[in-house]
Amino acid sequence: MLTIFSSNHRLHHGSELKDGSLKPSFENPQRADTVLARVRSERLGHIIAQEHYDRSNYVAVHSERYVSFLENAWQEWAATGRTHDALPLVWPVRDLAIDHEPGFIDGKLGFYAMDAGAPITPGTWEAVRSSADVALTGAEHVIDGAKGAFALCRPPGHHAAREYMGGYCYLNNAAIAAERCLSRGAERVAILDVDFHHGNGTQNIFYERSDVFFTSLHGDPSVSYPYFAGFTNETGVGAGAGYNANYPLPPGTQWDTYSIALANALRRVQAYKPDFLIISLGVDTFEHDPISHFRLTSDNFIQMGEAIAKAEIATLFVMEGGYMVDEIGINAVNVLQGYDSLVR
Ligand code: OKP
Ligand code: ZN
Repeated sequence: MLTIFSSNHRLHHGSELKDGSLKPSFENPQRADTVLARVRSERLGHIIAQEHYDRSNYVAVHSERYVSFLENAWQEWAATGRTHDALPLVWPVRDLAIDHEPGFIDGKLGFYAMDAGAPITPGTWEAVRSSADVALTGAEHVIDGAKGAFALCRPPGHHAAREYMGGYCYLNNAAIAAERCLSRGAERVAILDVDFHHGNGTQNIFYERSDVFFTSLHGDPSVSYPYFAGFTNETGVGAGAGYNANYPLPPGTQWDTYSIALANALRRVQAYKPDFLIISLGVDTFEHDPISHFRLTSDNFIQMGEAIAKAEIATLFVMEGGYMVDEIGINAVNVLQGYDSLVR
């Protein structure tokens, strides 16, 4: 299958607070470059650069003021004389005021973030918009008839909601791609999120809508990030009631348990009869991932791709997480090869 890639991802390399000190983020440029190298060495298919898309595609799923914040955050931060990554340190939880945007960058950072895991650096915006453009380019290919395409996005997107960033995510690449499918004529799009972490941002964006069905398999939020979303009772509201399905799974989950939940999620996807399927493809479910606690093996990722192929829906794979850098390429490409082995 075709892979879409942007070298602009390298413009973003931030830090994160880990165990009480600031360290280079697990979400680093080596990740996407390792996946790209595997796509090449396995001859998965052609690799093309992203097309450039208009900002209107981003504000189709995010608020205007949030996108403006992302565009200007580094300049506003640097204007105060600071040179290190911009990170939030205060959040408007529970009864604090959420009815107006702060006027100063330090307030804005907290206002538009769910955590301190999405640093803003000088190159962040260019990398982030390029990542969304990679997903949009991939969407165009499946809309135009490809049975599969791989958007090798970085930074990832599934924690980014309509109006906040977090968990290494800024723009929600999968949601932006889904919205593009709809605007180009699709009636229904399904998003299946197989990243270890619940895709709270994607859930948030489509929670009140029936034209996108969102389903996610992930570490039980009682004990896993993002902690505050991903429970089974989150099934959608209003017009979206019944169009959201979460499958939280316990620590130590292996393929025997995982594959049953995957089959259930895929059954829901097929019953929905979507025109397109978007996979939020995180491979941090791997047994040796440094920040997650599932136990999938590299072979299981081939089986995952085969299971997805059996749904017989044109599928856009959008890269999300995966942090065991040595194997991230093998595991991501295994899913794609498993898919391709049954889709011709
Ligand atoms: C992004 B994606 C746990 C720290 C969690 C945020 C994780 C974001 C994951 N020790 N930090 O879904 O792969
Ligand atoms: Zn993840």
